[in-house]
Amino acid sequence: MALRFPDGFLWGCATAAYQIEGAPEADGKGPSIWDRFVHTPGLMQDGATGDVACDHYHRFREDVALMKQLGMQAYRFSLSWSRILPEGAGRVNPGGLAFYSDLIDELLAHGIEPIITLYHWDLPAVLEDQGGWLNRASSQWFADYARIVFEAFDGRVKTWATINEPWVISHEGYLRGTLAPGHRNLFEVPLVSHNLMRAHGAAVQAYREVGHHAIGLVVNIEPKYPATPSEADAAAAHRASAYMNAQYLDAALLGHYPPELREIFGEAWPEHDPADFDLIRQPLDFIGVNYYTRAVTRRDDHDWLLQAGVVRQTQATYSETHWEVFAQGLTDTLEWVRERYGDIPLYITENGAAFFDPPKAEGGRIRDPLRTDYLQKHLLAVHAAITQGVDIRGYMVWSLLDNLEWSQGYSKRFGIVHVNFETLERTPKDSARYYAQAIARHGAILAEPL
Ligand code: GBH
Repeated sequence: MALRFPDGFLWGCATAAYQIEGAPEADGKGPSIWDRFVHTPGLMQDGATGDVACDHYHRFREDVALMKQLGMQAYRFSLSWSRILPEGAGRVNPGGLAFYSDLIDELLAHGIEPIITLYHWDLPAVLEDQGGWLNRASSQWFADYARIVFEAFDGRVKTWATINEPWVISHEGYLRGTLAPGHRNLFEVPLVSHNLMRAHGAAVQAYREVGHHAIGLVVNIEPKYPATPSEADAAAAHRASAYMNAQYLDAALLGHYPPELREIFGEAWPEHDPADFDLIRQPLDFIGVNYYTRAVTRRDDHDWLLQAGVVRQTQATYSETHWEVFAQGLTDTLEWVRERYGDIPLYITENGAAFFDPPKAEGGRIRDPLRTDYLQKHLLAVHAAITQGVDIRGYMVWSLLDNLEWSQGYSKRFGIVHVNFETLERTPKDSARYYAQAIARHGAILAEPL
């Protein structure tokens, strides 16, 4: 089998600021909602915090060297808003800008393309005190912040994403309460979603005024398959997909929410000002797709919003986060996006899995065959979608490093590079070596058995 990935296909890796940086007070940084969340007793597994995390803030040169060694062509990372604007708005902190400027220079000096996410969940705490994403002014706060970083970095950064996974922000942050700010209120969910999308639109507008390259939105997609051919199960899968998968892309690209949402939210569904969609619906240069797993869904008489209708697959492999390993779902996802939204360039902005890693063996090897297998299967699934004609520009593995898996702390390791959280030593796992070979051979190794 001849495996061809398109010329210029970008092979890279991804991280997010709060999950790796540490240094929460360095060089004038202000607090974010995550600094608060982790220091609220009872919210974090094992009392974990991101106070040190991977200490990437002080070790970024080592981490860039590691990326270079693995042959990475692109690195997707996020900016900490409260490093740059400690009060969320107004005064710019030169120390915060300097850190990211140095990181960008270091990447470029090593021939690695920076891809920046503006918001990966760490809202400045001061803005939360003003209502956070529930405040309609949040779109203006976000656009002002975005403009500052566009002006600072657009000369060196060619690919920008506004918001990472609006679904996760609203569902986990405002319905389940497992992520900051930890609210549990159905009525807040659609309001937050809407303001996130208004903020996304406002940032894209700002980009068209000051930026010269590409900007897009990053969403998590999890295809929903009915458990049986029954009409009830098909309807359940359909509703679940409208809620998780179509909600944000429909708003951003089609200018309205899926009609199913009104029924899903019932009396919690707000009236939206139609003019808002002129702001939300901005031409985008690409969509970033984060894919981890699928869901098999059955009829859901109650609590389906909280995933009550998901059926466990007894024959399947599950990762440490209890997500089914299902590579075909990535092909299906990429084809679904093209079918529903037309031909728009796509990146896989995250894909990966947490598995338990054995201790370091003789010679410093860390054998993680399940992660390697996951990578191979999912890269082949990307290739299959490319063969079907989907315009896919790159793939970013989640994640470069083991890191703070949000409220699950350091208990779930997604890295292709192992991090010893006592010594902070980095050790590439076998999966990193495999990925490095995949990059070096532009995918050809994927056709060979592991
Ligand atoms: C991403 O979100 C984040 O962007 C990243 O920061 C994080 O570290 C990484 O994934 C790993 O978690 O059937 O209820 O278990 C993940 C988005 C949404 C993917 C929920 C898995 C499973 C839902 N996730 N989904 S459930």
